[in-house]
Amino acid sequence: MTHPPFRDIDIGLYSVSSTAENRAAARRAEARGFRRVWLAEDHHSRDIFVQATAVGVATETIEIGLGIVNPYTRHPAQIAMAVADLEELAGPRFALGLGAGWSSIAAHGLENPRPITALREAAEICREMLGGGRVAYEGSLYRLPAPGARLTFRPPRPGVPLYFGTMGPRTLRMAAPMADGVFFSVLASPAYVEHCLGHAQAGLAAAGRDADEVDVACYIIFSVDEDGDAARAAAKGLIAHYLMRIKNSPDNVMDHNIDFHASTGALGGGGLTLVEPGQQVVLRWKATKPGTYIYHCAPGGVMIPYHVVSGMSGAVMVLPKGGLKDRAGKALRYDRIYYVGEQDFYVPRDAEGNYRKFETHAEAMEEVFAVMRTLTPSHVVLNGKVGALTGDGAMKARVGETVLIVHSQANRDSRPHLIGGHGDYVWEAGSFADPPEEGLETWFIRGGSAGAALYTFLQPGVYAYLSHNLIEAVQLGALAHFVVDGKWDDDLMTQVSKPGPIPA
Ligand SMILES: [Cu+2]
Repeated sequence: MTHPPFRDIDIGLYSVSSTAENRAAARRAEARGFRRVWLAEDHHSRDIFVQATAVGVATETIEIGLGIVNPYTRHPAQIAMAVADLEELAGPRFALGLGAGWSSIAAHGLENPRPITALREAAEICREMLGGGRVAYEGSLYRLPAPGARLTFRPPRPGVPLYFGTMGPRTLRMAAPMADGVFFSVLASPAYVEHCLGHAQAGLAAAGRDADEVDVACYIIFSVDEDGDAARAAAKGLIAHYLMRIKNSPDNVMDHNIDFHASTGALGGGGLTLVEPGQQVVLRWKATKPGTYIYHCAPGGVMIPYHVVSGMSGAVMVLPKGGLKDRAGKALRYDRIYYVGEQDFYVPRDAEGNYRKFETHAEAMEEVFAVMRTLTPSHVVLNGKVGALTGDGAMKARVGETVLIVHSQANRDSRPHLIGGHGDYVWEAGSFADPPEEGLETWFIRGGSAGAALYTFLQPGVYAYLSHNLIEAVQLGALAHFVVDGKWDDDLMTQVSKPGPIPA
């Protein structure tokens, strides 16, 4: 893939700070020579256009990004008015970011949201109006009835840069061809950004546009202090705000929560995170134990196993401050990390032996409980479904690369094995405070834990990574593949003679 065109580092300011604080920060950013300052708006926090006005009149040259404005809570014509007004007041140095965030839509009680349509229609209306044109628009969400509307004053310039703040693949495919830039939400991982860029580039290619024409931006939390611990401490609140915001969609019917095995405190946070449909909660916990750990839903009683065997588990990795070490204290490094979440499912069958389908988890409960009580899963899968990590989903590596595999199982024991390779270093029970075992053929993941294994690939080929209960691997689905590129080493293995008839 081509390199994303990260051109500059801009400064992003949050509406958790007062408008006066953001104004002062923007002036400092201008004095230090930053290209652009981005302003944000969380619903029912500081207003983005008030912030932009304050920053606009307090600065002279720095560009000002509106990141983001939600067309669900402001009509696109109203947005165009405000942006043109800002440019008339403070100069042509604004960029308009549009995004239709779900939480803001929910907070305003807006039903049946259609964010993709909203973004497309809002972008079309804003573009036209900011270009000084008269817009008659018959969209499915917005209308500007004939003879249409135009701004009553002349916008200072056509072509205010238009950004889309979005995460969904379909939105990215739609938005990228219309965009000057796209930006991704805070705490987006490099792998996630790469995934999103693929969708954006597919949209651009379909529209005949070059990937380099679109600016790609991503919010990154940073914290500066001469004392590293102080810098980390200062960033914690904001990271927790995004990372540990646990939402239960209003469309759900059940309560959910999370028990973090890596945390310390009652129920691993399960009591403090219990949310009903339509609620959200923010939890902060201190990661004091380095290692790999399960987290899972645990709302109480029979709902605990039911939610866990419905897929509600994952893993947290807490790296030790000094990095991973072998028994002798030598640093261990890895080039790639892969997460393998193993999952047992208990799907009931009908009289003909076909798997039953249910509209909701509530409907399925009684029959699934009956299968659960047999303790015999119908499926044992890696990363959510049979085949998730084979074919197009296969894990990749090159000869010479070291891969860290984090394997979790919330409910049942498992015994990972890499056919044709080994566990060079294995933290079987997951604790990085313990020295790793070395050179294992198969290792053991206890139900309710996650473990980590480090392996350096020495030969190319397709490797099966599976649960070495081979019935579960081959017949129930617990199978993944590594596809490894590179040069074959005859010294390690060679076929001395080809298959042929047995001599008499
Ligand atoms: Cu749950």
